[in-house]
Amino acid sequence: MPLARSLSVTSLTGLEDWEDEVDLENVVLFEVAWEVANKVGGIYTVIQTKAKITSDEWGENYFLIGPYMEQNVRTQVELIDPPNPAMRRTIESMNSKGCKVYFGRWLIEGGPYVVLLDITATAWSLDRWKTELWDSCTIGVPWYDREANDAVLFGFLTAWFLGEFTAQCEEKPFIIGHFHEWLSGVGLFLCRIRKLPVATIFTTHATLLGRYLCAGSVDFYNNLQTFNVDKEAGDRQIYHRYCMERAAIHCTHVFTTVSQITAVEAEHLLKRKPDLVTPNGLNVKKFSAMHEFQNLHAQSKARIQEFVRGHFYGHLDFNLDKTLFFFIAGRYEFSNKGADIFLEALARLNYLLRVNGSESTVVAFFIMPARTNNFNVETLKGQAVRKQLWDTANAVKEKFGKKLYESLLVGNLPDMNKMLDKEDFTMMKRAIFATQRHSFPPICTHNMLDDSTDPILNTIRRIGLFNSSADRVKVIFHPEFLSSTSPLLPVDYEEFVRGCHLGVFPSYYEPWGYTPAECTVMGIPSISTNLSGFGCFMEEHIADPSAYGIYILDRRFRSLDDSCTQLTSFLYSFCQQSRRQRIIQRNRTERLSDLLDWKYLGRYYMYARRMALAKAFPDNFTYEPHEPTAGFRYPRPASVPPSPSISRHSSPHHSETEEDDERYDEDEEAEKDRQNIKPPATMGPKWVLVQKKKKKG
Ligand code: U2F
Ligand code: UDP
Ligand code: G6P
Repeated sequence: MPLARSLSVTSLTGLEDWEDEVDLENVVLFEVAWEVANKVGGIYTVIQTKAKITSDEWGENYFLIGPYMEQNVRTQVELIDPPNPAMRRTIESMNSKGCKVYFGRWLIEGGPYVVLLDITATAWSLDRWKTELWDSCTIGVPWYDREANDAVLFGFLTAWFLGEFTAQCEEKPFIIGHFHEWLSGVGLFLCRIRKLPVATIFTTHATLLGRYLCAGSVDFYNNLQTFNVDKEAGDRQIYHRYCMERAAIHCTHVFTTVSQITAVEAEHLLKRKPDLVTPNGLNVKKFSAMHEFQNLHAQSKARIQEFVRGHFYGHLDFNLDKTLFFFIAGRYEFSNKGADIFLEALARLNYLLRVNGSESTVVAFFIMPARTNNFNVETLKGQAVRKQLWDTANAVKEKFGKKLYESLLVGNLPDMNKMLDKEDFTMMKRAIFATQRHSFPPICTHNMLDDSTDPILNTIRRIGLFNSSADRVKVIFHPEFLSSTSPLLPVDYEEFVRGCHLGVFPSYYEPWGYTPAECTVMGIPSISTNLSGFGCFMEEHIADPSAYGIYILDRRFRSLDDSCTQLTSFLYSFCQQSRRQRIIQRNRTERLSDLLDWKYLGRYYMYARRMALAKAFPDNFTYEPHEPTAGFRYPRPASVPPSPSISRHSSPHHSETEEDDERYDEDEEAEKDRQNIKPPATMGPKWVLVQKKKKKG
């Protein structure tokens, strides 16, 4: 297929040891996922952020295959005619047989081509395809499982498309099909059953059974080897889904998972050891001014402070300048995401801050979507009261200013007793009266539909964190994802993260965990765990993660209570840092961004693709086995760790005000750090080679 040009990987990554003389001209890459241009979960983030580097590498030979959803297409995709004749013929052929296949450009960075399959248009084939599925691999899908039925339709359409495309190409290309998660798995094993010339890769982002088992109260990691997987899947009524997932994994040429911890899980629950771990990256954008992200922190923090002023009206007896914002965010899986242990640790932190007479206050946000019935009145009122105070202050200021001006014009100093009149005082008193309230500031910003059974609210009731004046830890539960159009807290998620001081993600089940990774690239410290893909990855690559603001909680080898104690001590020592230490730490955190950039992590995907080509087309490609390289590790920071007890800046005689707005970019220790930390040139699999031999015939 005369589409793309050959490409040397060196030009993409700037690495000497990636000289790869593969001619990609005749290789076409299809990446298949239910979340292509369709945001459901973290897989969307993977595909969307990776699109740029994959498009750079594959150019016109890269296509994403996903489901057609009208609303998504309207907002994210520009429908166009396929520029390539084989693609055009394929789509025409399928559409003439009753399918609805759309082609376009996904309007994201990299602008990749997308092929969107409308599964509703061919829903009439469902029974026939399910029969075929049963006849060919004895997987029976019950009628009531909508998601599984969608997976069947999507899978048959994908395999149909790939088969048709192969037939329509005059010069047969080498095709790579990279499938993500079980929902796309049917397409993969149909390709193998139909013996299509497709090199297949399957990436799992979480195993079905792992998610289900962890959500119940199971000691998951200590029993991984012993689960009776068929029975467990059957008990949870997901046996058919499990079969699809397992079939895809056993049929694929190359099997990958997003982290080492999920690799072990897959080995036991799905009975195949992954060939490779393909960690999740991000599209890291660097600001041209080095400290720009610090300014953004200050700006965003000011917006959160405004919200807090309103929320706590009448109870603003704490110093906002000494208030720290912590948050947890993500899908509402109470124990999988560690909201349980976070609450417990907050209760202990509250006690510690109180008994030690700390001046710091912590506001902990829980951003986890639950079923609600809109914002509650009390919360909206808080913002209205704040606005009213602001307006009152402005009105008085205006009048005051005018009188002052007039007095100066006639050459007199103003008589301060006459500057404010009775009317002004009445207006101000009225405004102050409006700030009286007879209840504590609310915990939850919305009316919850399941208020009495909600796990976060019930835990708060049990541990008694009610936002009282005596509490040094305040809690706000925002059971909806953030949006800049909210009347309550009008910031988007990124802005919110930037304005906070610490992200807390003490997950029990987390194959990767984008939330702490996103914090890192924005220069915000975070807590993750050694049961999350991200936490393990950082532990592996950084000599002293906590010095860089990456706190990794041990939830693997400790009891729940011990983990909670450790979490409390992380939180407490974070509260003891001075402003300067926090600024230093944010600078260090931000310096780790490179480690999470697709520019480097994308190499694992490249490696997987080359491995798949060599396995599927051994007559045409060969690769030299992966030489294990010494794992890359970031050294300890050159300067002392920003811990309150060790840092020279926190000596008892060091005053807070002196350090407050001092800038850090001149700091000589940080400069040393910067010299120590070079881009991780040795990261990723080394020497991935695909050597093209003479083609047959
Ligand atoms: C794994 O995550 P998943 O994609 O399997 O997680 P999901 O349950 O499918 O979805 C969570 C996402 O849903 C989004 C939110 C999350 O990215 O942004 N979302 C939303 O936008 N609006 C809503 O109202 C509710 C949810 C795995 F578990 C993670 O550890 C990995 O990081 C991820 C990627 O590999 O895959
Ligand atoms: N997120 C969001 N809006 C919010 C809170 C979270 O878009 O208000 C996103 C966040 O940016 C991250 C994702 O939710 O990309 C959570 O992904 P993660 O990998 O941590 O877990 P998952 O939910 O996929 O298991
Ligand atoms: C950024 C800003 C500083 C500000 C600081 C506050 O670094 O550039 O001007 O003083 O944030 O940090 P804090 O951790 O107290 O929010």
